[in-house]
Amino acid sequence: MSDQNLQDQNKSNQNMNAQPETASDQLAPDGTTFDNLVVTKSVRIGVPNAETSEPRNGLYVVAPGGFPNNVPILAQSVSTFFGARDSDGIDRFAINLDKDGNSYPVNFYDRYDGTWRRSISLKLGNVGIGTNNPQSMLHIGEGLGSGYRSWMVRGTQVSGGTDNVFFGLKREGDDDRQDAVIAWGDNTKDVFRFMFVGSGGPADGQEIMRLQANGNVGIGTNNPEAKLHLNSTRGSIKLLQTSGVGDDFSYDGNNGSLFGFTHYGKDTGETRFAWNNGTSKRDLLTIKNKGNVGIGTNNPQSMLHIGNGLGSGYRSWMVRGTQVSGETDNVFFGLKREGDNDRQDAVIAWGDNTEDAFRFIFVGNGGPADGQEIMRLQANDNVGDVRVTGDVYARNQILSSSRELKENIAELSGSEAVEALKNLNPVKFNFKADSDKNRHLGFIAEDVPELVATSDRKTLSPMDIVAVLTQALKEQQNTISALAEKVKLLEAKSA
Ligand SMILES: [Ca+2]
Ligand SMILES: [Ca+2]
Repeated sequence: MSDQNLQDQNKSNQNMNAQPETASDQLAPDGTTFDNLVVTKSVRIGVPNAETSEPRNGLYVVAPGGFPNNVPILAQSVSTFFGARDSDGIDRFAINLDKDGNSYPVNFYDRYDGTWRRSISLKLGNVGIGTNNPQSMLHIGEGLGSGYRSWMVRGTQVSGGTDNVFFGLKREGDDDRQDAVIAWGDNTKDVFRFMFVGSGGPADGQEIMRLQANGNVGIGTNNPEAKLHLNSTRGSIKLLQTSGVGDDFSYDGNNGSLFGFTHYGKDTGETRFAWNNGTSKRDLLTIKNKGNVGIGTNNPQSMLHIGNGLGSGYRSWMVRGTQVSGETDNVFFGLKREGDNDRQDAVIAWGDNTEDAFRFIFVGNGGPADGQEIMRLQANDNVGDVRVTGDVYARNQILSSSRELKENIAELSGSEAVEALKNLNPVKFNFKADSDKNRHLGFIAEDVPELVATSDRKTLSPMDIVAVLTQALKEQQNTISALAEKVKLLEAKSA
């Protein structure tokens, strides 16, 4: 509707406020026509019902209602068909049928400041505000970019220029599948933003979140570089599990398995990191809320505990350190508290039975030394053995020799010693493993006499040889002394 149309329409209605030109209170006879009819009293048209027998308003129209002939008031127009003025006689409100191409939407106008403005339009069951061509049930604003789709009917749409945003239902096949959607944008620079508009202060106008056309979501950033990009000084994500046990957070590597973590309870609880392929689940790392960390075990007993199982070699003091366990065996490296804070000994502890050895193995990059055992500590029923495959360097060598450690003590006879000495055959040799082929002197364990041999016939005790030499030397000294005595007697006789 043009403003001119409204002016013309209003001119034809000026007589509403004009002085009467003909007799008032005169009821026109049937068939009488008037150029102007002015009535100063209320007029009743139609047949009132009993309750409304007297007209209370200037024009009181009673009819059953309904097209074509029973509509109480019927207007036919291609422009304003209803108007209203204020008490000063100024045009303020109009309802129009404005031809819009091939159709006539119903348009509501106001003229608050002297300019007619269209506000509400009704067309095809849709309501338009700021548009006389509403495409959704509620459509606000002019313009409609290429982001508009024909399914954007059942909902609210706001458009401006080439852009629009729609909130409503999207029908997907049948009445029972109408998805709730928010849709926006006609090109990739259009962003969907959530903004806080407070009453002043730094948060006023602050953007909380944005969704971008590339699928990225940003919180605290206006340039999200990932599907979810959080930018915060602290506390970006908080997960709250109100009840039950499940994967609190999981990561799908798109290869048939998930990595995730689960957090349990309070002081005695734990956090587990696990791998899960849908049929089996494997705990990778467990962090107890009290502080212990487990790898390959979800029940870590030390500050760092690696592996499942824990044999009877475990002791309750094995807390402050690292422990590796497998089935019934374990090894611990850490501190053993001995009474007070200033006496916590560094210890290595292992084994639940005497066949468990502590071994030092060299793992080189190939060659004969690769995998070579250097030393082992081995438990036996009493103390323990140390076996070294190489040389032992020490400032001094002191051997345990106390009577307290010995039994079946008997004197080594001179004849035993001499007999053994007779069968001790010193040799020169070098060790096969010695690439420098350094020459040594010694004996062959397999060849020594029974008296000094060890049970495995692979080793010798130097002290055994020393004892044989000592006793044989004493025997020899006795012989020399006896001979010297004889020589002395013979010299006396011959003198
Ligand atoms: Ca756009
Ligand atoms: Ca064992």
